[in-house]
Formats: sequence, C-alpha cells, structure tokens
Amino acid sequence: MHNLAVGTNRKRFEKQKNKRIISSNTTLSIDVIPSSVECACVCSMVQQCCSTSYETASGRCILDTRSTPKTETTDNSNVMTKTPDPSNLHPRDCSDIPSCSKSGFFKIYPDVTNTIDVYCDMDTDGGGWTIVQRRVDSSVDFYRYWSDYRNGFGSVSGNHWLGNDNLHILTTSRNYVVRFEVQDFNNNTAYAEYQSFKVDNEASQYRVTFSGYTGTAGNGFESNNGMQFTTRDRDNDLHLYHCGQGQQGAWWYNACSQSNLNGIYKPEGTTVAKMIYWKTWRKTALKATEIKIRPIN
Ligand SMILES: [Ca+2]
Repeated sequence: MHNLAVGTNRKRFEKQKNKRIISSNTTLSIDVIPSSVECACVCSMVQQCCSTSYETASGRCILDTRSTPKTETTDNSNVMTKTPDPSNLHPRDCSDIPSCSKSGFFKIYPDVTNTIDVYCDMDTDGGGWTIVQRRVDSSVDFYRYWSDYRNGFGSVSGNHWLGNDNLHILTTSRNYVVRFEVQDFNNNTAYAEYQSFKVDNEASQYRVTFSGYTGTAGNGFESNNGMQFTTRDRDNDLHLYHCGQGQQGAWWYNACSQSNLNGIYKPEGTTVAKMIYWKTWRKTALKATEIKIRPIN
C-alpha cells in the first residue's frame, strides 16, 4: 500500500467529511473493506475509479467513475475524490485531459499553431467530450452571420458555438464521434451519435460528413450528411428558398432539415419552423441542447 506514494508528494485524494456516495449507474463496486485507507487504495489502483466513499460503521466502500458523484450527508462516512495529475497537460482535445478531472474550462492544442478555449464534459458516458455547441436559454442570439459561425460566439460555459474553423481544425486532426444531446421542457433527454464526423474548410462551405447512427433521439441529422453550412447571409442549402432565413438558424441544411439546434430559442409548446428542434424526437421547441465530440478509440 505504501508504494502508492513512491516518486511523488502530490496529494492523491481530496476528502469531503460526513458525506457518502449515492450508488447509481456510475458506481463501479460496493464492497466491505476493513479501513478507509484500503478503500482509497483500491480506488487508486483502478483507473476508472475517480471517487470513493467509506462508511466506518458498516465498512462499506463504494467506488464510482465520477469525479463529482452524487452524494448525501451522513455521519461517519467520508467521500474521497481523486485529484488528477496536472503534469504534461497539453491536450489535443478533452479526451487527453487526465482521467478524474472535473468538467470545466481547458485550453486545448489540436495542432502546432492553434490553441482553443473549450469546455470539457468529463461526466457523460465516460467523459472526454469537447463541447461544440450549447443552448440553455434565450440570452444569446443564434440568428447570426457567416463570420459569427466561422469564428464562434457566446460563452464557453453557457450558450455558445465553438466556431466552424475550430470544428474544421479539430475534426480533420482526429477521427471523431459527434453526439447531439437534446432536452425537452419536461427535462426528458435524448441523444444521437454519428461516427467519423468531419467538417471541411471554409472554401468548401464547411461541408459536413459522417456515418452511422446510434441513440435515442432518432436519426434527425441523417439528411444533413454531405451538406454545406448555411447562415442567414449565405444560402448553401438545396432548397429553392433560403433555409437559413426560413428556419432562422445556421445549420448544414438540405431542404431543409429534421434538426435545427441553432434555431431561435422559443418557449415550451412552440411549433414554428424557426424554433430549436430535433423532429425525429419532438415536434415542439426544445429547452436545451449540447453538441460534443470525442475521438473514436
Ligand atoms: Ca436554398
């Protein structure tokens, strides 16, 4: 057990007193173990383990994959959370962030010339996701121009678009899965994932390609495969009219689309063309969305 500390003085765990982990689908194991030290020791040896809680009375040791597990207050139990190794932090994207890091801001270095500020989702399905888009409310206007979508806008921690140039740089540097997450006003959630997601450069009008579909939201991005990007001031879609203006969004419209995640933020129950929608799942306006990418292992 003492070999855990060899070669470093770095603190391995942070302690939260009088808390215990509520077991969930991120729980790795529940065992009875003689001491809290041994419980932490087991966690330190299991790569997927990011937190533990140990109850003195019962000897119950819970291992969890999340660095921010759901907890409840209780006496005689502590939660220990692994502190990730901050050394050699030069990630190409969020999948290179040390395991057990918490979701939040990071600088990423997709190639030798580019640095991008991003939000990393370290919780969803094992973590390592680089956030590309997020909608949470109407405070940021998404009915914007080509240059806005090229450069990105909004706040990385809230409503934002990472930028089509950044999307191009990232998706041509590695082979990515893209994950679209949608939430309705009853807080139901669903997702759609596609493989080999790639966005071409500006000269190619940021044409998107991908393959496959898995998920629970339905294949709402299928007809967008191979399409160029359209904004309110640039019509690259296949419709006789201008989908960017009709849907009041910016997207890889075909004629036009079963999905419109950069549409206008509308209240619950709205059914208009310009709202935020994913029509293979819900016909009405959505409450929140995220788009995120992670390399295929
Ligand atoms: Ca058109």
